[in-house]
Amino acid sequence: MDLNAHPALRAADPTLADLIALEAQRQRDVLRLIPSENYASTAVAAATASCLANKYSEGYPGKRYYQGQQYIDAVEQLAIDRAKAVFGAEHVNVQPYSGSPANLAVYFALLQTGDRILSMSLPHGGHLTHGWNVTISGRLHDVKQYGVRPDTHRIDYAEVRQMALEHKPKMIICGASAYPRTLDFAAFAEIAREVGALLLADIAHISGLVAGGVHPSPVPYADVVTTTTHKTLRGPRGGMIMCREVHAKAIDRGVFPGNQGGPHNQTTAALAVALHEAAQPDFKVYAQRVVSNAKTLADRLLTHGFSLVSGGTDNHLILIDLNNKGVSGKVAAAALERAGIVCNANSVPFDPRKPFDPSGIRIGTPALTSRGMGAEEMVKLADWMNAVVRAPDDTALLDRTANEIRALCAGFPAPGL
Ligand code: DSN
Repeated sequence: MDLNAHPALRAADPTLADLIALEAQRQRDVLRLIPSENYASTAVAAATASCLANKYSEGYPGKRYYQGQQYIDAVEQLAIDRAKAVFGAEHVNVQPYSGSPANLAVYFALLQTGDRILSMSLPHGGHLTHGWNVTISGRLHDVKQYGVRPDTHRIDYAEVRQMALEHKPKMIICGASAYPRTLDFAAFAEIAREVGALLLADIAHISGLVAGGVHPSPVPYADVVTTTTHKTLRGPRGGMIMCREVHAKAIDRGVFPGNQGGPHNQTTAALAVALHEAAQPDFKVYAQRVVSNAKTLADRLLTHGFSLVSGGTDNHLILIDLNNKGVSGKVAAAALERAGIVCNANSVPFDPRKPFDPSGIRIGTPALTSRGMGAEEMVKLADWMNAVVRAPDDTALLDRTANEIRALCAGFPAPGL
């Protein structure tokens, strides 16, 4: 059944049903390159739409505040056990509503107001919730930030160590939203150990790659690991925290009652499904193809003279600096969208432009790979992107490209739609 075209929904609310149908069509007809997006399976979507949403379950399996938890407890325990098996974690909390509340719960659990954090800065690829000044973590904590080197666009671990020695943070955060290279969790752990800091690894973008064995895991190195569940992991919209047993109580209290009320049981169930899918051999193949597709796409973009931050990619994402193309990230993203290629404008390291109209665009391969696209499609995509970025005002070209892309997409059914 197409859950996006449910007859009961259409009968009850045709206006909303039309909007959902239009969004489903959009997701079918375009190349979705936003690296944090994906297509969850129909099984994941079905669990998300289940009656589990009707139940309140404050607490944890076996220790709830309301009656009627016999099946919910089993669902949550299944999700926990599967997460432990996939990631090898000692303790898992599957209740965070998403990545931002997961990070906030960790700070609430393990830090005091005013404690110092050392994290990657947002304009260099870090995440808002790692202490950027407009967020609650930026307001409550004393935040120092490292970035990437100007020559390599890679994290300079010697600089991170120097900053850690100088600032003596209580917590070091590694993990990023726009960093196309492998993270060296062992190096971060060594620095954290040297200065007596806790290490938090936020693997929201790469948790599917970690589960699939194509990116090193932080679990053996970090005190706490947070992730969203809907990016490369291909689950429902949600969050998860993994930690060493010694932090288990504090983390659980940090989530509930510290930061949230009742867990979204339908999301927990869908996460259990996604983790079951991630444990299958074909998920490893998926993760490998996400990375190989990104490399093929990057290589072809380089032949067209695109400037890639750090010169390429090791993971699922590519950050393009458009300064040498004479077009801003916003203009390029708008033209690409009209041509059926959906990405986001993004700051590049040391960006001379403002964040709302930055110099770059950020693209990634998780969603296209879920549709079964491979090297041939990546080459076509790079060629289309090149044509569009060279002539962003050529509306005839953009519309013709959108038609060609719609035809291509018809041959690659999107999971879950
Ligand atoms: N919004 C997500 C991303 O696009 O990377 C991170 O929170």
